[in-house]
Amino acid sequence: MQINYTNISNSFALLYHINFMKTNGILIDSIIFMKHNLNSITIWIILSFLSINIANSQSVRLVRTDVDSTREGFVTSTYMFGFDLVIDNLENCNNASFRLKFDNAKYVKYSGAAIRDFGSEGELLIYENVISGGDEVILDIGVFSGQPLQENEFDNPNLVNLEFVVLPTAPDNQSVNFSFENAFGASFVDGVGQSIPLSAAPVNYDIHGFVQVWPGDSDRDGDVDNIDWTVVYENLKFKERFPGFRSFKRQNPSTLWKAQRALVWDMEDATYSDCDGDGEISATDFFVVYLNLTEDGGSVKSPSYNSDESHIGKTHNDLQNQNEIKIPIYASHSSDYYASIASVSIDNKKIDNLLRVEKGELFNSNSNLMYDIKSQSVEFTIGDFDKSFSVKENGIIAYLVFSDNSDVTTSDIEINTLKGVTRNRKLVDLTLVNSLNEAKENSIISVKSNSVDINSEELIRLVSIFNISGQKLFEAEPNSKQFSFNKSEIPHGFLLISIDGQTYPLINR
Ligand SMILES: [Ca+2]
Ligand SMILES: [Ca+2]
Repeated sequence: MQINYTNISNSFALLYHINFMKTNGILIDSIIFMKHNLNSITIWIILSFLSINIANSQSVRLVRTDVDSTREGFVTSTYMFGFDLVIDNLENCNNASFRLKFDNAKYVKYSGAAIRDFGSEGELLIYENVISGGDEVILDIGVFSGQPLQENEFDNPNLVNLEFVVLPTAPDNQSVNFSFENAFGASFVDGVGQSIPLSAAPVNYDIHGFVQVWPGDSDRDGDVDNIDWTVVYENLKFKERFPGFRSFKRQNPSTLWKAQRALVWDMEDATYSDCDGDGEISATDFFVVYLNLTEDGGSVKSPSYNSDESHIGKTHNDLQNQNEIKIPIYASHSSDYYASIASVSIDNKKIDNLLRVEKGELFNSNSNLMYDIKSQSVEFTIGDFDKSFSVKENGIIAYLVFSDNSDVTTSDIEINTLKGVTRNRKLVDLTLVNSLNEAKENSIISVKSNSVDINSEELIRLVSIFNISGQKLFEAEPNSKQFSFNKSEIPHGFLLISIDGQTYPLINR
């Protein structure tokens, strides 16, 4: 081991106390006397001045550098974490030395260090000693300013930044503890160098590791029911509401009812509300609650809650206002279903006028609706926890309610996703018409200058026409393969025409 030393301007013989671990694993505890005015310094030994203590309030503390103070209590598997070691109440600090121990070393590894306030003139010495057979690591650390022991600018210096990594194998609910021994800081007080003991409280960090998420069981009680819906609601829009807090996508995420490996989020409870594993809490996660509803899912009282958050809501149809524009979302019926999810794109100039989503007549007053209005789309999930409930027909699944100053029309709206879940956990497509263009191509309806003609290969039994509020304007029972009616019988504008349960858009210009 090489010890170089210069520029110590005081004329004392110095006592150096070195605790370090050599690479051969032998702990050397040596005392070295040195004289001043040697040349070529690299001060990288731990100075321990024989002196009186000036006070006992000097201390060294850990300041996390990878996360803000709201998250300083834990570290996360697969991620690095770090902290600065900062001295308090010590002026003219010239150097400091201490032993830092940490446990759970099979999951937490020391990875590197950087000198802080002492900067390029300073020197940092660290010896890492992994206690063989144990689960503990000792870091013997010395930090030198590289300056003469006299008045200097280093009051309460930040000594060093240390970095660690938590291995992916770290289980959840473990912790890592950091503690100090033999911490001293050298200071220049009243014309004399002094070695001051530093107090340092041990610090404990919880380890966030991998846990098992059962998609839909947000409250982790083993069942999926309406309480889980409420818990998902509490964590809704996690990333938006808690910027800076980490959430993690699951690898190979699935909504199947089986345990899925997930890394615990910075806010642990939210981990379990991400039912589909995409790293955010959204309408889809509500739908997964319905998807994986357990048999007794309807046995618990319906949740009730209010939201003050704009753009997120659950409404009943008691907010109707005559001056609002209600655009129905029609759903087809191929199998009975009890919950549905939709994603609807809306022209970004019009979406500002979207006030809310309301349940359509296919659902009842106890059914749950959650909607989330985004910048260019709205997502919603509607379902019912009553196990006797199911939707058995075509009809209006929901209304998009716009303010009356909106000039929104159905052409501003496009349904991207509209699916339902059946009691045997099958996803069924409920989309009636994906877009107006597609509807035109597939349409069996032709709008002439004076009439609307319907030509079908099958017998047409019932034709109904609705306005966009779902109000029935016209009904006929042709009982033939062709049917025509005069356009004067229906109003101008965008309408919906239902032919034996299939609904199509109809524009009467
Ligand atoms: Ca549950
Ligand atoms: Ca999610």
